[in-house]
This record gives sequence, structure tokens and C-alpha cells, in this order.
Amino acid sequence: MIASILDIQSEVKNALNGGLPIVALESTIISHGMPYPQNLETALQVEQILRDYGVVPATTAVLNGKLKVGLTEKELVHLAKSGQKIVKASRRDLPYLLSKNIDGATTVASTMIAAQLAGISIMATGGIGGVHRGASESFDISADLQELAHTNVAVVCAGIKSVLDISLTLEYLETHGVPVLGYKTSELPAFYTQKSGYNVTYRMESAKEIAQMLKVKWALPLNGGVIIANPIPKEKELSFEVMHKAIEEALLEEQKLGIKGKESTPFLLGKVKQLTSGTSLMANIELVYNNARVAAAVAKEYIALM
Ligand code: PSU
Ligand code: MN
Repeated sequence: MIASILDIQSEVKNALNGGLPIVALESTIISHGMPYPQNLETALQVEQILRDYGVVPATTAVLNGKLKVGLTEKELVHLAKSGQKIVKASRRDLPYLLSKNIDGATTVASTMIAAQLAGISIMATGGIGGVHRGASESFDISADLQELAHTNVAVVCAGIKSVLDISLTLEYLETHGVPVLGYKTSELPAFYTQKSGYNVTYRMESAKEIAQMLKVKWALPLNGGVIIANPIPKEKELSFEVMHKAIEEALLEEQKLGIKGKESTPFLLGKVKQLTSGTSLMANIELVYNNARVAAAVAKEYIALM
């Protein structure tokens, strides 16, 4: 049954059979996280960065009734050009979209699901979803966190965006046994900035150390994901004050407009981009590239231990 739903592209299949390193990539960031054509350029460039490191990219999406692992350039163009018209597909959306033949862009949660089904242990993204500010009223907690609680995929990201409640997100992750590793940092990065004011669970100095820890975790097996927080490069980061102001303004606007649920994250990202006159988009692109590099290194070290 699964074989008729899961569609692993031949390059990825060959890599799996040959024991080559693979990194999974999400597609909500393409359809909902960035405007066209920057989204397409970024999606293609991330794949290229992985290839330059000798790692096979596996971008995931729901297309034509299949959960696809590894996309063609044509499929990436489709996701990039269709933008918001493509359904943002998290865990709850997968069965509906797949049974109805409706295309969907995978979030971190559904990318982890696809990756685990395919046998891929590492994925890269920009930022993960988390506990939203005001969650005690709205109950808005991203399904990404539940997925991290039980699906065995390590997610390289640039930390936790301060549109979210970083403190509550870290508490949630602790409760569910999800380690938050800092790649060469003791402080959790906050997406656009290197600093957040919060500590990671453990600082790691190398991809090898991280790979060794992943191996031990899943050997036990302690099921669930791991966050590998990789700070945006110093020269690319945005000013904390400018970001703080833009985020506060975006949150106010969101409240005024009554935007909730799955529209929240794309709205906040778009608004922040508008308020920072596009510099946040440039930073977002750079941090994704940076995450691809670390994910590539971890994937190579991890496969070497298998
Ligand atoms: N953060 C970003 N850009 C994104 C997302 C998060 O900076 O595009 C996307 C990811 O796909 C993430 C999803 O998994 O938003 C989380 O959405 P929600 O909060 O609705 O679960
Ligand atoms: Mn949500």
C-alpha cells in the first residue's frame, strides 16, 4: 500500500540503495515562505549546495496523489509559481490531499514524515514552527513540535523565530524529549539574529559529534527528532532592535485582522518582510543556504557511522 503512495525519485532511491548521504528539504518554504522568483532560485540553489557537498537533495511535496521524496526541476517550478494556491500541508492534511489528488507543500512536520518513510534521517529548513505568542489563549502550537516529539529526523534550522514564544517552545520541546543542539553556539539563535537570549540544551562543535549523538539516540531507541540550531552568519544577520520592532508590529496587525491557524506563520513572515523592506527575505535566503551546508556535513558524518 505504502509503495503506491510514497514516490521516491530515482536519484534518491539510488542514493538510499548505495548508502549515500541524503538531506530532505521542505516545500512550504517555497510555496508560502518566499515570493516568486526568489523562492525558486532559493529552492534550486539549496539543492545545488547539497550536491556540491556530495549530498543528494530530496525536496518533498504532495503531487498528483503521491507523497514525493525528491522533485524534478519542473515540479519545483510548479510549487514556486503556484505559491499560495498550493495547500500548506502539515500532518493532518496529508491523507485528505493524497486521497483527493490535491497538491500540497510540505511543512517541517510532513517533511519529517516523508523523510522517515523513505529512510532519510536529516532535513534542512529555515525555521521550524513552534508555540505562538499568546498560545495560552489561542492554543496555537505548530504540529512541527508534535512531529519532533516522535519522528526520527534531525532538523537543521536557524533556531526559533521570535514571532514565536521562544521560551514556551523550548519548554514544549523539553517535555517531549527533543534535544536542541547548538551548532558552534551555546545560545539559541532566533532565525534572523544570532542571539535570542535563550540557551540551547547542548553546544556541539562539529557535525561528527552531532552524528554520533543521533546514532546513540536512535539506537536506544529514543524515538523523536532533534533540533540542530545553526546561527545565521554574523555578516548576514539583521539588527535585533529592527527585527524586534517589525515583529511586534506584525503581531499587532495580525491580531487586528484576526488572522489565525495555518495562515499565521505565512502572514507574519510576509509582514515582517514588508516592514524590513525585503532585508528579512535576504537574511532568510542566506540562513537557508547556511543550514543546507551544516545538514550536508551532518548527513555525511551520520551515513559514515551506519
Ligand atoms: N518558518 C519560516 N518559514 C516557513 C515556515 C516556518 O521561517 O516557511 C513554515 C515551515 O514549513 C514550518 C511551517 O513547518 O511554516 C509551520 O507552520 P505552522 O506554524 O502553521 O505549523
Ligand atoms: Mn499554527
